Amino acid sequence: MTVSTPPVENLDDDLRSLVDGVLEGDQLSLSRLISRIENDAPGYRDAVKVLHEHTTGTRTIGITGQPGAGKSTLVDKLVDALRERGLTVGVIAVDPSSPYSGGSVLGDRVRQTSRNEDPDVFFRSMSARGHVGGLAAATFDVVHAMDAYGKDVILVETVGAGQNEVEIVRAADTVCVVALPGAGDDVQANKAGILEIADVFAVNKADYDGAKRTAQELQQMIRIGRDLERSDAGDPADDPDTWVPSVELTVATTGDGIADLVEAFDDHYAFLRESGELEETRSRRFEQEVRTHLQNELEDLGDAMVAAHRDLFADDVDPYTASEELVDPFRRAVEGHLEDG
Ligand SMILES: Nc1nc2c(ncn2[C@@H]2O[C@H](COP(=O)(O)OP(=O)(O)OP(=O)(O)O)[C@@H](O)[C@H]2O)c(=O)[nH]1
Ligand SMILES: [Mg+2]
Repeated sequence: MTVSTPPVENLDDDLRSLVDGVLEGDQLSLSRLISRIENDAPGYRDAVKVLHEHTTGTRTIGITGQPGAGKSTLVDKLVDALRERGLTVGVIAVDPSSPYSGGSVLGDRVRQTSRNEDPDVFFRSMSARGHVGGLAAATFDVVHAMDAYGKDVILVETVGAGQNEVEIVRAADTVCVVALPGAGDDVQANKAGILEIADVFAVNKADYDGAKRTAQELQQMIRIGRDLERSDAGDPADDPDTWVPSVELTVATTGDGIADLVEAFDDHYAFLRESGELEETRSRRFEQEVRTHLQNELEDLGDAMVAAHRDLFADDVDPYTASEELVDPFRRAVEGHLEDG
């Protein structure tokens, strides 16, 4: 595949100074550049391409779970714990609901302000934009911008609602699913494939009744899932290359259990590095990003093709035939490439 050189020449003066600012660790530049990303501002892609050269693959942790599970409160406590270790932290709170309905974004803006004291924490909340897939793409871009800026750890909080949100969070190195006491039935139904994506479960609001039982139920489900996998593989031996999700009890409001949760994240990260899974995780993330961008491109392309080929739709052509004819040259190119390769 031919890849053109990063188009630093394409950047206008404004974007170039923002990119330089980000690379020099200037917070205002980072903030402004993220706004360009969020607003689909002309040229932002070139800026992200240039930044890509300066990314190091910062450790990312995704936090997901149902609305009100305590994700933001938990993230705040995690930030404190990471800061105590001297790590710099970026936080991205993704709100997939409409920009106008989000009470949580409003709350998040307040958090952002209260955090302004500490220059080593950068907080950003992001809402859904107009076009499908846009939020996922923008979130990935912001992760890269924070990476190039030099953050040590990036936390991504998102409500575990639809497929797009799952895509965002599963791109993280470590995925933490925040569950609530008594949420066993929900988890059993495996909403949005939550069991599969969790590396660590936090049963939050453990000050309420039933937290221990929920943790036990989760552990049982993890065991069953594991036994099924093993019998599928026909290998009864314990496989050290398989991560067994851990389950931690937390009270985000008081900070109880946070130290154990951070330790569970560290264990998982150590597992990723030692098993070689980290590389796999990163290449999955890369592919996920390419897929997200492709989906966006193809949607635009599809609209343009329909507009350009209206004549195909005349008379008695059925919709399947029309779309197959349009997509046929692409299919053949892909198949040809697969055969050549
Ligand atoms: N009792 C108790 N309340 C908690 C705990 N954690 C969070 N809360 C409260 O639960 C409410 C929701 O917390 P958030 O942190 O905003 O939850 P969230 O998951 O970020 O919510 P969304 O972003 O809107 O999905 C707040 O009133 C918190 O104070 C906990 O461990 N125990
Ligand atoms: Mg929140």
